[in-house]
Amino acid sequence: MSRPAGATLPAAGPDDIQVHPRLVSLEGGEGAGKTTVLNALREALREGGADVVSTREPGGTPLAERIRGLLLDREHETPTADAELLLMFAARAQHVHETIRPALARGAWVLCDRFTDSSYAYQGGGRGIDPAWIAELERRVVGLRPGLTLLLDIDVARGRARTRGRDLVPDRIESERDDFFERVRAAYRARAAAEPARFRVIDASRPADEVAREAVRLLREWRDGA
Ligand code: Z5A
Repeated sequence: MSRPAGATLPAAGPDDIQVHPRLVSLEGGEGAGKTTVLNALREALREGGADVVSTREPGGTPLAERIRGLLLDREHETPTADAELLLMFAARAQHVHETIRPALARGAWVLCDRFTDSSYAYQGGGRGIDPAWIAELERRVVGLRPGLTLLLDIDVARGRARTRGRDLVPDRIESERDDFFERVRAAYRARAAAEPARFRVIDASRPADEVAREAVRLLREWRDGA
């Protein structure tokens, strides 16, 4: 679509991003144990009587789940890094509009297995896309950031060894080489260091029940202070 010469989109500043205390995201590399921890967090919140929506990215609505299929299936040609980023954000735009905002508006907690930090880590750190462009998409397309993000941090080889036993056929992103996942991990850690008020970093190399216990403790601490 062409735009008249000289026409620009209105500037979007950091103030356009709403930080929501009941939006909690789980982040981490492959095999970090996000899914396992998310189940423990959901149970802990429900025990306290809360309405909880647990969801994931890419995905969380019928259309976004279709986009997930396009992103992870190996049957299509390999998307360019830009196409991959834009598909992630297309899924996220739909997910925020259809699932996350309505749940927050009715007072529910939303637990999200991956959110925008995954795009900074995988497409920014992993693929080398300029984080300023990702930030622009975050402001224009998402406009929402979790109050709390739990980063499950684990050595790349150890995390990958966990999923190797489970996935008979790795998906397109899982098939990347170790150096890609090292850059992803470095990008996550840099984001956590830059935003200590939002991130809690959990050593995910420990046994699953220990990791889940620590995650539940951190969430309760957050809820009781929120
Ligand atoms: N992606 C992206 O590039 N950009 C974006 O913006 C977004 C996503 C949103 C799909 O995500 C891919 O999309 C992902 C990033 C990319 N690609 N990769 N790689 P996903 O979340 O569906 O994929 P995943 O991170 O690969 O999921 P995962 O491998 O299932 O990881 P997990 O959910 O963190 O782990 P889990 O399923 O809870 O556990 C994995 C296995 O380890 C399982 O067999 C468990 O029983 C075991 N496990 C879990 N915890 C432990 C402990 N503590 N000890 C021992 N074993 C454990």
